[in-house]
Amino acid sequence: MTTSSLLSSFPLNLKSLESIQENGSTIPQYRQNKKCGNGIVHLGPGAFFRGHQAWYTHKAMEKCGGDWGITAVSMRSSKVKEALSPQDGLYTLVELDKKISHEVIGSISKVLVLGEDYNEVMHTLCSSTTYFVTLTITEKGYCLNANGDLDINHPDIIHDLIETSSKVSAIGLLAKALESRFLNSVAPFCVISCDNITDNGKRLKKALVKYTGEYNLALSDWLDEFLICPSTMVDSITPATDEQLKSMVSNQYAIQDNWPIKRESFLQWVIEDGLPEHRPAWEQCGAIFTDNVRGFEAAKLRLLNCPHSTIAYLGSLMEVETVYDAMQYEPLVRFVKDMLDSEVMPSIEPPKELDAFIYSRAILERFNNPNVKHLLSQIAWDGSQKLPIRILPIIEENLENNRSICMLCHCVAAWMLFLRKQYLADREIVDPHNSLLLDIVMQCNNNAEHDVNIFVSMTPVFSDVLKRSKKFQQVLTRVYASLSGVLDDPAYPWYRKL
Ligand code: CS2
Repeated sequence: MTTSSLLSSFPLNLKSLESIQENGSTIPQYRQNKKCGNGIVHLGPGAFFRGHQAWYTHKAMEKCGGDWGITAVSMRSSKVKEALSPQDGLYTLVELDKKISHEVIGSISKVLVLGEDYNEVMHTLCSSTTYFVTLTITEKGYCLNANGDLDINHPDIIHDLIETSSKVSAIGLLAKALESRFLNSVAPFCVISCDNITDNGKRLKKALVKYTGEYNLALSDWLDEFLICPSTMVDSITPATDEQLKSMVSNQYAIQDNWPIKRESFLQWVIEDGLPEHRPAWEQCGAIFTDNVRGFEAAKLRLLNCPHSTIAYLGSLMEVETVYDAMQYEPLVRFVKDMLDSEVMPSIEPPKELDAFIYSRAILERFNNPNVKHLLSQIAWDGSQKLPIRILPIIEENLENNRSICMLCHCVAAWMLFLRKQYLADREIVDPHNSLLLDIVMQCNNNAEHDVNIFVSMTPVFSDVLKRSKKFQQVLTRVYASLSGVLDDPAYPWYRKL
């Protein structure tokens, strides 16, 4: 570790890389003195992508070279471009473990914003030297309905189907670029979804086939036959960048970085077999190729993301700030362990290489990392998109198999009460369905049956099966009533009523 009191600090860019290395930081050698070409476009260059896939590609280029530089495209915000363009795409990645380490990542070599740089984005996507498009656009970016199919009535999809000169959705943008490749006899790029969605690759391909089927059947058939969209499981806890991280990078490593990234040292990328041969050497850097992504994906969504959301909503009601802080609260940890063991574990068929119990406990250990200050609010947002993927399918399966759902319903009820609490405290509800949710919470009157009924019948979150299930609504109502005291008193011991 370096200390800037002894070192002069440098603004991060290609010219200063050598000095930064002399100060003791690890730098991307492949960005020194030679230009590596770009072979990947990434949509949605948020913190997770920069901590995860950009790191794998960085390692792959360090190890085996290749023209695998990344053109990163923000779908809306210009913040990443403003931060990284003056730095030639470079940024510092800090790994938070017992030992804290850092390195400068170089795999992003250009940052664009869809609205501002539309023609350049399209040109890059259509280029025959773009072989991969990777995506971290979050659950809502796929414009899917509650059944996981493309929502043809989504405003962005309607816009993209009508408007020919600009696109706002990832689906519309990819379809337009693929159409141009089709017309010019250029093979389709391979599209890799890296979002926490069950069967992410399959759903993405289905969405693209359906979208193009609305106006060009030949293109839709071509995509159906030739487009490769592997499903993936991605994992690494990546809290948002805060001022503390920026000052650490500046004071301890003597790097002036507009937007450093932090994550835990654990990371995993499981990719479905069948990728084109010409690709970055991801597997030599730890990525796992398998024919059973689904097993890994379900285990991760159910054993990591499900307890994450449960902790986020229950913890927020108790006015706890981070996952680590919540993990210091024994009754909550005990509750989460019981929920995992009795209601989640029976729903999992893990791949043969995974012992679900050991995996689950290792995940809880990761939550207990004092260096990772992961805000519960970061996990709590966008609940309408997350619950139908990480919680509700388990409830449906448990109902079908006569298993208990009471503890899982705590997560759902806590989400509802969390939204009410946001409203009562005059705080923003961050969710793509915020106006609908606001409408719902305004109608709540603290009568459990009434409130649960409005939530379940009005939100697009709940499937028809759950809307029809009396047992689900009964259990949820009971749990909601037992939890609602938390609204008035964050120290209210809801768990005593279990
Ligand atoms: C979290 C995930 O924000 C959330 O909803 O559950 O981002 C989680 O940290 C990652 O999936 C971990 O891989």
